[in-house]
Formats: sequence, structure tokens, C-alpha cells
Amino acid sequence: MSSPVQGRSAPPSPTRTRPVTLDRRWVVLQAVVAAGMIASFAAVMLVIAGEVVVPLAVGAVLFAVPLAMLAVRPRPAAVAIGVVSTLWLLLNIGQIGAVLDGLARPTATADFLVTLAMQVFSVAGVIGLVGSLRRAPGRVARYAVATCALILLLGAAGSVTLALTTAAAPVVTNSGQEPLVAVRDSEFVPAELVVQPGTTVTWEWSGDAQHNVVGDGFESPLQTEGDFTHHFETPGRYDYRCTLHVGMTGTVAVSK
Ligand SMILES: [Cu+2]
Repeated sequence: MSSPVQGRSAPPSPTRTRPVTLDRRWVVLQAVVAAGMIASFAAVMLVIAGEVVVPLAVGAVLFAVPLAMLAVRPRPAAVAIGVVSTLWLLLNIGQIGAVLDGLARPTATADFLVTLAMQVFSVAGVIGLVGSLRRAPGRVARYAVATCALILLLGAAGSVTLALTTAAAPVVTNSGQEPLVAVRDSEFVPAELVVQPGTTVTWEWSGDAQHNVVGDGFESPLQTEGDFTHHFETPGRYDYRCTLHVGMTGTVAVSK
């Protein structure tokens, strides 16, 4: 309010200062960012990895603390969310291969969407950091929230459409030839292999990065080359994954 001081003896401020409080819309943006990042981390652990991933759990806590503080101390909390977003984005530059990998496969909807969501929210968090520090006009924050929503909606719609219209991932049955899975950079090809009981499956490393093959009852070393075999006797679905790369998963289906 710019109304004159009423009935107070304190002298008016000699210079016009920026408002002390932060525009509510920046608070909303940072709340969306923190909640979005926590939801993305949770989705990776619950849906994709199926276990607690320590760096993601730590990240979730780092966003949850300032999120809880937003109502009490809006500006420091908004700044903190922006700082965590910035750190996460910087860390991600080192993982750019995995990020691009996730974005390059829009038909793997869950993996694609969490990867997209984490990029979108963390960039929004950096915008929120700058906006909160400079106490920029709130409408910028509102545009940022709207842009996040738009990108994620388009991403979800595009991914689901592509997944529905594209043929399912190739399923290879061992009809005589040796069942082989290529371990490439952040994917197993074929991702689903159907074999008969009593088959030995061979994984052959052909990427540049380190990967492993970890399933229920079998585990390869982390390596960049060579191969690994496992004998499948009992019918069932054997999901496996690389523990280094979120979303790098495969299945051996043993059926008669
Ligand atoms: Cu890997």
C-alpha cells in the first residue's frame, strides 16, 4: 500500500524500496516446482526403479524442507527451492546422456515423462530463484507455471499417442538361434525376450558406458564390454535392469 503512514511516529522511508514481501505468484511457482520434483523423484523410485534411490531420496528431502517452509518464510524458502533446482540442473549436465536417452524414447511413457518433468520443473525453479531474488513481477511466475503445465500436457499427450500408434517393442523368441540381448548405452535390445525353459540367455555389452544386468537371482558385474549369461529353467517373467541407469530395464519371459 502506498497510503501515507497513519498515526505512527516512525518517519517515512526516504527512498522507495522494493516490497518486503514476495509476490504470491513466485511462491506458487516454487511450490509447483518443489512438489513437481518430489513427485518426479517418487515416480522414478516407485514406478521405474522399484526401490529407494539414495540421490533421489536426498533430492526429495531437499525440496520438501523449503516446500514446508514456503507458508512461513516465503522468500528464503522460494530462494532455497531455486538453489536446489539449480544444483540439480548442474548435476544433470553430467548425466546429459541419460537425460537425452530418456527424452529420445517418447514411447517409453513413464521414463519419458519423469525425465521431461524433472527438466521442466528444475528450469522453472531456476527462473523462480532469479524472480524471487529480484522480486520480479509476479506475472512472469504465472507464465512459467502455465508453460510448465503446457509442456507436460503436450509431452504426455504426444508420448501416449506415439506409444499407442507405434508397434510394441520387438519381442524376440528363440526359434533356434542363440538368445542374445545387446547391452547398449542405456537400453537392452530387445527389451523383452521370450525363451523356452532351459534356455541360457547371453547379454553382450556394446555401448561405451558401464552397465550391469541385475534381476531376481542373477547379477552381472558392472562392465563396459564382454558378456554375461544366465540359465532360465522355471517359467515366469524375469524383470531385470541396469542399476546405474534409471529406465534401463528388460524382461526375459520364460514360457513353454
Ligand atoms: Cu546402464
